Amino acid sequence: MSEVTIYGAPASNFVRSVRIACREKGVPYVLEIEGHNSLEALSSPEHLALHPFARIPAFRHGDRLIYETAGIIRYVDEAFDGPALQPDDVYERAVMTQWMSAALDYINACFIRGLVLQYVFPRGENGEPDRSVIDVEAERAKRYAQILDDRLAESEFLAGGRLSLADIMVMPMLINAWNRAPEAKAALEPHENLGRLYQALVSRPSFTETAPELQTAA
Ligand SMILES: N[C@@H](CCC(=O)N[C@@H](CS)C(=O)NCC(=O)O)C(=O)O
Repeated sequence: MSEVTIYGAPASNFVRSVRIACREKGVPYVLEIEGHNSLEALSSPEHLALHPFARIPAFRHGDRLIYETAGIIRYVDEAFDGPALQPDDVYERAVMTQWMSAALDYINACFIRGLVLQYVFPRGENGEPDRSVIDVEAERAKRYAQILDDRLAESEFLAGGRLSLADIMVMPMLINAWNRAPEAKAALEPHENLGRLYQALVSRPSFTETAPELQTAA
């Protein structure tokens, strides 16, 4: 039996990031969906025992429990053999952490919470998405897409010349938003450097095997 269990739903870009990190490292895992794939389930005592903040993903390696994607994928990189997913250079490592932090505080807030969730849980009149929120976030998304593209004009990956935890965190977020919010797609589509990184990643087995549309929800 595998020593590693990931708890969460395959549609979550955070869960996908953890699965991608495991696949890149060659770490086998079990994805446990049942009991961790709805808002009600996340408040159950069983789930709260894994993630007291009632989110996904949660992660178990033997008797070690971890929650929060950044902590999990860093653990996956450092606890297992396989290709390094963090730069050797101290400055590039700091830049990697910078992008992981920006992913959580700005990119997720805009592209996922500001745009995608407006469509998944519409809060406007008559159960429609709230256009006033979407319009503000759509403008922000254009600015953020430009910031990402400018970075990728000078660097092959977000934190230097090879794949790192930063790409593994940011790109599933952008792909999720692209697929589920037209304003995200419109913001991202014009950017050539982002498109180049996207093309480089989507052909990797770690990305193809974890594409949410290929997964059956439990
Ligand atoms: N800071 C968390 C964020 C995780 C997160 O927001 N996960 C979403 C699914 S993609 C979730 O659990 N949403 C449920 C909710 O917001 O109540 C991480 O990095 O792991």
